[in-house]
Amino acid sequence: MTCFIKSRILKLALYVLKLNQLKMKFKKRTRYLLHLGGIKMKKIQIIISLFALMIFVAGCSTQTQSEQTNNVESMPVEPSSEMKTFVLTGGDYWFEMNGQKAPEIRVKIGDKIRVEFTSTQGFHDFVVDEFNAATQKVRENEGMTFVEFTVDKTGTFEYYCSVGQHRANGMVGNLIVE
Ligand SMILES: [Cu+2]
Repeated sequence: MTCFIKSRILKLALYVLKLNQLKMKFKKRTRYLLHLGGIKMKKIQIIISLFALMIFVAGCSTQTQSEQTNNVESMPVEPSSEMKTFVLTGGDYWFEMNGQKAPEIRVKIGDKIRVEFTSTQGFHDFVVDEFNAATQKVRENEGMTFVEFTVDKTGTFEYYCSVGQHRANGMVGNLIVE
């Protein structure tokens, strides 16, 4: 039974009780005295019924509360932001994204980032020290590797290739967190 129906029943019961009280008020005193015994019984019945109804509705509200608590607990944890994906390729000694060499990766603080990296020439990886982010080292034709991380501080951070002297040879770019 829904709580709506339960509350309707309680309202109806209270309404009937009020009508009874009004009736009693306007009854002639003599009739009242004659039926005193009966009225006393009626009063006891009404009190018992009300008590039962109160338990009935109290149970209802408790159930609703626990249902609400369950809803909160089972709600999926939403990520603070969507994953932002950047697709980079590497060669001797450069990074490229969308046809641009040494591309700037510009993101916002709190962003979840996914960098997909493929080598088209030589042995390379993608590393950002400040976020402990690093892909595997891959050769050309070894397919794509990736790294996912969250940027929790603002600034300009250098990403680079950690293979040999590639970083010194200019295989670098900037990750800018705003
Ligand atoms: Cu490299």
